[in-house]
Amino acid sequence: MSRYAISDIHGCAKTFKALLDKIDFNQQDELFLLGDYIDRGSDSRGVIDHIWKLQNEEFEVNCLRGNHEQMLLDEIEKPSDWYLGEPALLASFEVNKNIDIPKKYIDWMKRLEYYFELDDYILVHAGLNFLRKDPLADLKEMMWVRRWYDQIDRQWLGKRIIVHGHTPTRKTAISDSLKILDHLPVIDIDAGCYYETEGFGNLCAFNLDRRELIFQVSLD
Ligand SMILES: [Mn+2]
Repeated sequence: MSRYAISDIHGCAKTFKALLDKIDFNQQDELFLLGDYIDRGSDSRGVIDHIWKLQNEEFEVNCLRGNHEQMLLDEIEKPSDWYLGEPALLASFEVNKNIDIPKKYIDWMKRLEYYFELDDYILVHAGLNFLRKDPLADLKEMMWVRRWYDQIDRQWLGKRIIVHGHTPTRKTAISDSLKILDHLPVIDIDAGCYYETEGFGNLCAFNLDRRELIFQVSLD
């Protein structure tokens, strides 16, 4: 039995399935997804459908909200003429406007959590705002913050490690973070699945129990 975290699948459904095969994900394991299921890649709908399929088959899959889900929710709340949604996202749902995406997907996004607090980890899409007295109070920055490592309050964090995504990071840099977790207790596991630039183009699973990284080269 292992706990895993994966972030920023961004419509890369084939790669997501291949990574789950690679880690031999089974019903005794627990999976935490750190948001940004949609946009960029070609199969946003396929990613969400696969999450639902796993959950229906009694796999333990817990999902966080990313800024891309939040942006879609915000746009649907206040539709504008100039932004109809990302073409790849709309194509995966076979619609022309984001307001036509089936309600069950939107309702699911509305129910997504902002963070998970475990005994040994805090899981979040982008990071925490340590400029606030209570870093868990700033839900917006949890989805958007960048360059926040300097502000980490070690006393508040205790022995926990923060796992997040949001900022695409080279495979080598993610592996380097793993080596120094005892000194800098934070790791960005967004390996830039949809990025074609050298060093990116991977989806990463972090085994929270064994502190191991498993990479799957993008198939999307
Ligand atoms: Mn993001």
